[in-house]
Amino acid sequence: MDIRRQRTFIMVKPDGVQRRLVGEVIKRFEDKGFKLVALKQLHASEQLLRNHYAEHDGKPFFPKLLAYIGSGPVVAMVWEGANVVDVSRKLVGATRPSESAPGTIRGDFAIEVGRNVVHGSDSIESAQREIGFWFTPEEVIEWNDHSNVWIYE
Ligand code: IDP
Repeated sequence: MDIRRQRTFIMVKPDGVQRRLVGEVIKRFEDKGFKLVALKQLHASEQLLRNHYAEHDGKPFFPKLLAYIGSGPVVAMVWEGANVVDVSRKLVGATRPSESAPGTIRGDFAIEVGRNVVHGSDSIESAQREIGFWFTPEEVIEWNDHSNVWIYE
C-alpha cells in the first residue's frame, strides 16, 4: 500500500471542545501537511466508547474514562499521509501531560492525564479498527490534494 495513504483516527476530546481547541488541533495537522479525509462532531454513545476503549476495560480508571469522553461532544477525524500514525502520536504527545514535550498538543494544552485534550491511534491496526468504529466508509472522503507535489518529493 502507498505509504502516503496511511490513515489515523484523531479525536478532540470533550475538554478540547469545551476549551475551543478544535481549530488548534486541526491547524497542527494541516500545518504538518497531512490531509483531512473525515470529520464530524458527535456525542459518543456508551457502546461506541466501550468498543473504542475495550483494551482498558477493567482498569481502575475505565469508569472515569467513559464518563469523561461521554460527558459531551467530541470531534472525530481521519487524517491521511506518510507515517501519519507515528507522526500523529508525536504531534499529540505522551499520554501523561506531565511527560508530554512542550510543542506537542498535550504538552502545550494539558496538565492531567484525565483531561488530555486529544486522542490519536497508537498503531496502524488500531487506526483501522478505530476508523471503523467511528466512521462509515462513505464518510471517509477521497480527494486529490493539489499540495502533494509541495509536500512529497
Ligand atoms: P493514549 O490516549 O495516549 O493512547 P492510553 O494508555 O491508550 O493512552 O489511555 C487512553 C486514555 O485513557 C488516555 O488518553 C487518558 O485519557 C486515559 N488514561 C490513561 N491512563 C489513565 C490514568 O492512569 N488515569 C486516568 N486516565 C487515564
